[in-house]
Amino acid sequence: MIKTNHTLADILIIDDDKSVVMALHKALNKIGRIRFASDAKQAFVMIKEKHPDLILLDVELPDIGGLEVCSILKTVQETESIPVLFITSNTEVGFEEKVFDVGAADYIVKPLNPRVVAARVQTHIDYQLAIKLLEKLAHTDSMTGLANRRTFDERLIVELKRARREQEPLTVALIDIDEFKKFNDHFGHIEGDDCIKDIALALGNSMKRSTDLAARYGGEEFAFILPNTDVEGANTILSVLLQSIKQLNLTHAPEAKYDVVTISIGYSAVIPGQKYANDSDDWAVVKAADHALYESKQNGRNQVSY
Ligand code: GH3
Ligand code: MG
Ligand code: MG
Ligand code: MG
Ligand code: MG
Repeated sequence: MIKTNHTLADILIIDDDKSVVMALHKALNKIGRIRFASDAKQAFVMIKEKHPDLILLDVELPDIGGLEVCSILKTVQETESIPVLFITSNTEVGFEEKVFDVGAADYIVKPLNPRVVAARVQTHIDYQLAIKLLEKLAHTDSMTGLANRRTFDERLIVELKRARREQEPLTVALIDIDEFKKFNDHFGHIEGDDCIKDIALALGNSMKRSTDLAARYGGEEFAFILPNTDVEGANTILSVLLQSIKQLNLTHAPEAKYDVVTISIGYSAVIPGQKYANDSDDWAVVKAADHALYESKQNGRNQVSY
């Protein structure tokens, strides 16, 4: 079994019946942190504030029905994976199917048996937390904690689409540590790994917007996606970054050109109405950034090229 961390799960109970809410709270307060909503409107606000790990949903609510609430949650990408467990006293034939048709994970029949409720909720929470952990691991570079290549590839497609739709610029930058082979040869691979980690940390910290992405592209190479960032904006950010890596003062191998470890950067941008704005090749902007990186290397390293 996958070991998930032991922070309590966040459970949202949506029910207008106070006695049901009290019973559920009693059954579940050891399993998770519990929030309540007494109607759908309030529930949607609370879900938006923070996505719960699991939702317990009453079939009959004062505003809109529970089945409709579930359908809505399942059609929105951000909430579709939250397991929804119905609470119902409806035992009529065909109702069970209706519940699963709208995407419910399970349903619990009233009167509530606290131990059965707790066991069912625990099972779904275990699945949910394991899936979340796997997703995180699948998208993270384990050595540096940055996004990995898979995340970069996925995000690039999404952000390119968005940039073209919203007519916004988008910058892609590739970053490569200078003469890193010499570093490894002189200090050894363990020190090399530490150097990559130090640089990765600085690169991650240089991201200013929540939509910016810093990824480990492979080996000692990194890649940025900077949405809504044009050529001039990118040049400012990347020039500052170049200096800040130098100022980490990581001693380089004596054979290297500079005393301290430096990076080379190449970048390119999608420009509305111009460059790559209608390009069917999503990798064109990456290829151009790679070409610019090659220029930085050719022209002496420790520089930014466009
Ligand atoms: P330049 O990029 O300036 O042209 O020179 P370089 O020496 O950095 O050239 P290159 O990109 O060809 O070599 C990269 C080296 O980085 C080779 C490889 O051994 C080392 N490297 C790649 N990944 C890792 C890693 O995870 N850990 C360590 N320690 N070294 C790595
Ligand atoms: Mg009700
Ligand atoms: Mg390289
Ligand atoms: Mg190289
Ligand atoms: Mg290199």
